[in-house]
Amino acid sequence: MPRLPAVFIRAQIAFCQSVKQSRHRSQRRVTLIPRMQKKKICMLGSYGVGKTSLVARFIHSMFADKYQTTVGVKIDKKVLTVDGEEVTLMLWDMAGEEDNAPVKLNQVKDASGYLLVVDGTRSRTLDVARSIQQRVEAEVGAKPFLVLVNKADLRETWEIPDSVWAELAGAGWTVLETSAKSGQHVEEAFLSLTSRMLTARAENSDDD
Ligand SMILES: Nc1nc2c(ncn2[C@@H]2O[C@H](COP(=O)(O)OP(=O)(O)OP(=O)(O)O)[C@@H](O)[C@H]2O)c(=O)[nH]1
Ligand SMILES: [Mg+2]
Repeated sequence: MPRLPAVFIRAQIAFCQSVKQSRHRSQRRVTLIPRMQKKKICMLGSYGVGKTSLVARFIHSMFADKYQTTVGVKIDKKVLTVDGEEVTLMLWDMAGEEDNAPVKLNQVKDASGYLLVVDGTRSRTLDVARSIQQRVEAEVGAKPFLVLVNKADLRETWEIPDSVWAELAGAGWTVLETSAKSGQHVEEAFLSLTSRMLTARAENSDDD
């Protein structure tokens, strides 16, 4: 095989190094672009527990005493930064669940997580929440969720004793007391669920 002139070999080495460097630069550029993500959250729970009011408090910092039941689903959007990532939350405010009505599992399938809302003043709404959670887990699979015991501003009239929350926490549920009326823990609830959803996604992509 004919020997290549030294000058040609040097030119080849320089070319390879510049390709390597530009690859390295473009990889660095990709990791520096902030990722904008879209995540769907479903608001689930019995009727009248405060799903719509919690969304209105979170998005518009508003509260209305008047009760207007949700028909079907209402979708709202909010952009926020959680754990250094910009996330567009799509909030699916669903119609309330009657005691034994089938939860709209089709709409939960592609959600990244859900908020399970209970009305502290009506213990029956905790049974509905338990049943929804079981059906979601059985038919859609495990997803990050938080339990919000709403109407904390009416705490003195709550029907559910504190011991129940300790029992649920023992079973691995994260329970937060919220008030759409006063705003207590509302922002924290959405941020905490979003943070869990991002962690769950990161863990799932580690598994790939
Ligand atoms: N005191 C108090 N009232 C609340 C709170 N959250 C909601 N409410 C009231 O409870 C009623 C029902 O609230 P909604 O937000 O419409 O409840 P929902 O779960 O969306 O009801 P559906 O759409 O029928 O399933 C309304 O009269 C609200 O003003 C709260 O934190 N404190
Ligand atoms: Mg509603």
